[in-house]
Amino acid sequence: MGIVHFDAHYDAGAGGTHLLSHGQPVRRLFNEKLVPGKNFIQIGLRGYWPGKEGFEWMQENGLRYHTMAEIELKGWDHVMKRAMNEALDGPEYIFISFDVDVLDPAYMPGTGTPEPGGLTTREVFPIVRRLCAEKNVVGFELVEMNPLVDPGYTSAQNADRILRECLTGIAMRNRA
Ligand SMILES: [Mn+2]
Repeated sequence: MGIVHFDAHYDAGAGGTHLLSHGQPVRRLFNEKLVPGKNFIQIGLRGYWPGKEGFEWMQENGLRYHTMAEIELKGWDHVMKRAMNEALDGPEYIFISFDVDVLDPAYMPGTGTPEPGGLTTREVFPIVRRLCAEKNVVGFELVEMNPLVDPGYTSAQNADRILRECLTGIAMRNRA
């Protein structure tokens, strides 16, 4: 199984006070050898985390990642094509982990660790729909949404739409 991980952050922290936290799932996945690096694709990294040590860890483990800097330099269409090819390269199934903070805070204020300079909804919706249309998606998690800091319901509406885009993709696949 491959994993496509949308997130502003790499979530592979080495640890700290807590064994289980929202900053460590990716590190634990690799420590437990549950997915090969080439089948782990991260999209939307930016800001302060990962730092140097984090990028080195990702390179050592062969993760495939697409930073916002790459998206700014090469354009979203180019990066989306690369990410799609990587997602289709090998695994029969994929799991999508969607941290809502991959979106720009303009579209997703309702989250605990917002990072400026993220993706737009018009970039995210088509890639989620295509991934769900073109691969056997066996799971989809949408995480880090916090309704307590979502005064205008922007985040709730966009989170709901992301899940519906995936369901639309699955329906398109079933009709093909
Ligand atoms: Mn995050």
